[in-house]
This record gives sequence, structure tokens and C-alpha cells, in this order.
Amino acid sequence: MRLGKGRIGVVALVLLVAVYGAAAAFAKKKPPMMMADTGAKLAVLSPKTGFTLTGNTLATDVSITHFKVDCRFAGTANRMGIGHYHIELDKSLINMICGPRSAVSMQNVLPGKHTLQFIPAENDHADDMKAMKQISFTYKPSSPLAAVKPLSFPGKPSVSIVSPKPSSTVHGGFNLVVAVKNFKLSCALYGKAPVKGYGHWHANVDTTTMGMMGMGTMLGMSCANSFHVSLAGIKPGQHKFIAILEDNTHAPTIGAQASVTVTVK
Ligand SMILES: [Cu+2]
Repeated sequence: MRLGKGRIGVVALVLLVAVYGAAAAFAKKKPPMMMADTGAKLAVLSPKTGFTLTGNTLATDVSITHFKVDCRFAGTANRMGIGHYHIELDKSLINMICGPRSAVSMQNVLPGKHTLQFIPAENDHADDMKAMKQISFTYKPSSPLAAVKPLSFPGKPSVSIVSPKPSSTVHGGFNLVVAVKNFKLSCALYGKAPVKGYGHWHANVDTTTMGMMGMGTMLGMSCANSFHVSLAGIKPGQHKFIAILEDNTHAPTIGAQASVTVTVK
């Protein structure tokens, strides 16, 4: 059968609509930037909402199903069904958590009502807000902590990498060891308001510019002089490992970082 000019036009139009429709459907399926869909089902076992904390550390316990919590892959390529979760206090990130139990320090937290959010996240730290669970609690300390006050140092904060040595070969995992000067590392202040002279450091692989505040390639954070790099999600070859000083809010406002390039075997 021969197609007349009119018919060709109709067929072309139908094709165009079909292609456009498929493209639109595909676009709709893609989650918005930085919003992950992990499939995780999280339940907060402890604390229960309405809890009154009289101590200075809040112990937490969650159950996560349909999702494997494995921080060895944090900061590397996303893998469906694997990741970790974030705990936020009053919507400020405390830390990435690697197991069912954790603890949140009340250092520099004012007595009163607070919220705690538990948010499953991809390896690149993108939050899955649909799977988030929130509880509220009251902090009523029986022996309040003294607030950590700003500190002054004779010079600017700096960080250097002690180990591994440049151009060395690493395999299976290694400790990234740093030396920090004119800066005080504090785990208790993770996620709290910035305090001059205080913070912690992030260990990144290859870049510091991906994701929110550079955390897309963050392997983890440390308030000690060492961080264990698992290498589980890192392909063999040359890689740069970076230590970045961060303020308590995990922002790289301190202006100090160091890196080492090694061969991953
Ligand atoms: Cu941090």
C-alpha cells in the first residue's frame, strides 16, 4: 500500500508523540539531584519519641531492612541496596553511621526539645529523605557539660599526611595518617555550631568538589590522627587521597587540606 502525503504526516506525528512520551516518562523516573532512593526501610528502636535524656550522650539503635549498611563503599560509586545512614541533630549532620547502634554527644547542645533524624544514604552520601525517620526528645541534663569555647592558636590551621608516603603502593586497605597543627579535633562537636579552633577532617578520594560540600567522594571522617581506608570500592590504579579540615558543620571553611597520590593494587 502506498502512503499518501497526509498519511505520512499523521504517522510522523504519532511517532513524534510516542518518542516524546517515552522520553518524558524516562525523565520522570530519574530522582532529582541529591535525592536518593535506596529502597531502605528504617525503624528507630531507640530512643522513642518523647524520650527525656538526663545524661550527656544519646544512645541510638535502628533496624534497617532491604538495604545493606556497609561503610566500606562510602565515597565510591553507588551500588543499589548498599550504603549507610546519616544521623542529624536538629537537621544538622552529626555523622555517617555504619552499624545499627550509635551515640550522639550532647556537647554544646542546649537543654530543651530536639529532633533526631535517621536518613538512609547512598555511597555518595545523597540522602534518601523518603526513608527518613525522625524522633523528638528532651535534653534535661542532671549534670550539664561545660560548653566548648573558642580557641586561639599562634598560627593558621594546617594538615599534612604522615602516611602513606607519596608514590607508595597500597593494597586491601591502609591507614591514612595525618598531623594537624593549630587546630583541635573534636568528635563531640560533630554537627554542632562552629567553634573557632575546633573541627575534624574528612578523607576524600580523587576529588573534593563532588556532592554537597564536597562529600560525594568522602570515604569518611575522623577526629583522630588516622582514618582507615578500606579500598573496597576503589579501582586499582593511581589515586589521590585527600585530608580536608572541616568545621563542626562539615563545611570546608578552615582552608586547609593535604593529599597523597599512591598506587592502589
Ligand atoms: Cu564531617
